[in-house]
Amino acid sequence: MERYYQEEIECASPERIREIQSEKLVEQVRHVWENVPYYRKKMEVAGVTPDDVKSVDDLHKLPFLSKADLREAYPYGLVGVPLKDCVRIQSTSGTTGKRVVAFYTQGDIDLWEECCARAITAAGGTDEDVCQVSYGYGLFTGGPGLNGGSHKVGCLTIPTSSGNTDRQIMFIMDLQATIICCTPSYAAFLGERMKEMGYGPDDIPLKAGIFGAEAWSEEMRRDIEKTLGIKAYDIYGLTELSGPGVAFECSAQQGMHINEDHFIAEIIDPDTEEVLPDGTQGELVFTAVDKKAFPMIRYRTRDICTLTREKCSCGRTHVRMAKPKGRSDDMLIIRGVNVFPSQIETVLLNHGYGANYQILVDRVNNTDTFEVKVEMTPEMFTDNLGEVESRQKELSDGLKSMLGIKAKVTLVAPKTIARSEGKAVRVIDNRKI
Ligand code: DLL
Repeated sequence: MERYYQEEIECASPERIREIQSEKLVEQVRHVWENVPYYRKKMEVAGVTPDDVKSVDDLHKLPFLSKADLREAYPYGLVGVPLKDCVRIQSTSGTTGKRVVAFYTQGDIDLWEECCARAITAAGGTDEDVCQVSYGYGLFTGGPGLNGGSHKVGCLTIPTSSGNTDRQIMFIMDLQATIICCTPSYAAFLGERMKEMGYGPDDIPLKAGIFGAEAWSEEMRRDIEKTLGIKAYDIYGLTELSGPGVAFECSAQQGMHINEDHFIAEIIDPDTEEVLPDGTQGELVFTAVDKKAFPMIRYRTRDICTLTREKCSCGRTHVRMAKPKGRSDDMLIIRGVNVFPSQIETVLLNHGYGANYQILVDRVNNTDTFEVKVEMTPEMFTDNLGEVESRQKELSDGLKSMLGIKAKVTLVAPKTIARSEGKAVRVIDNRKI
């Protein structure tokens, strides 16, 4: 039986959801106009005032916010309430450019944790569950968000944070954890380590995993589900919009329901900024209609995906987003061809490899070089050079047919590519340096 955390809103009619969105949008636009001079200026430049926004149908009139705006307004320029009303910040890891620092009122945190509670409930979680949160705690939103959600559901929460894999496994086994929350790459690593320690899927007490913060393929999902003996649910979010829980998967595992009562989603053409119809691939844009401390309007996520409003078997009515293919800024252009790491991952897993790989791109004599380094599994590991070469060729052919360009494939021994406890770093693009 499908469980809901807030059934009334999660299963509300699309008309009712639109009504709620419209009401909140009108109020949010006024709040921003009055309290965020940075955005008000953008509205003035676009010739829009709060009076022009009467419902969701007017959303398109409002200007976009982008990462560049966040950088320009850093650190306090987009804060919508007096600092005395802010109770916390969270921040991104900031590997590219300046960190994003997001602000929260207590009300913002409550709504965020409710979104995470919806996700945990959709994964079957109840107050009978033992939920281990192995996302990083601290500035990263993963740990705090799911920790809060787990408390709201009433699970016994184990706040392990990330890292120290043997200790994670000890807690899973000793405390009989039934739900685990971490990045999919870390889940795969936990699975690998548990297998080595002799635990089969039937020995592991976990029943569900809530995995997100990075792109992962269906093949990787199947792999993790098999090794850990669980059902693996996707969860999406970003710091700018609070963190995990902007969207989450239900039992149908057919895309993630966006919490539409808090976040209005649009898909746009990233080049022309034109709004695209449902079902068309493009960049995801969100308007947060409830968040007061850091009220993002038409925030361009750079995540590429599609939306669908088709009825879902779980009973939820909120629009679903497909697994993001990756960020438009993660997309590699190699010899003119668009390449997403997730496409490479699909080929590797379909050929029986794990998700331990690295993509190395460089430019030599004005030509892009493209190499994929892949770990062999312990079962296929061999020092028979002929066999390794033929496997490399087979993979290279597989990649060629998926991507349309040739990659040099280098197979390496098991466990020689560094594991990640949080988001995996898979691309090394030396062309930028
Ligand atoms: O990654 C929030 C989060 C924590 C989500 C835990 C899910 C679980 P940021 O560090 O700000 O926030 O990174 C946000 O990560 O724009 C996407 O590109 C990517 N991302 C997040 N979830 C997914 C997902 C957190 N399920 C950026 N699939 C986003 C693919 C994801 N990409």
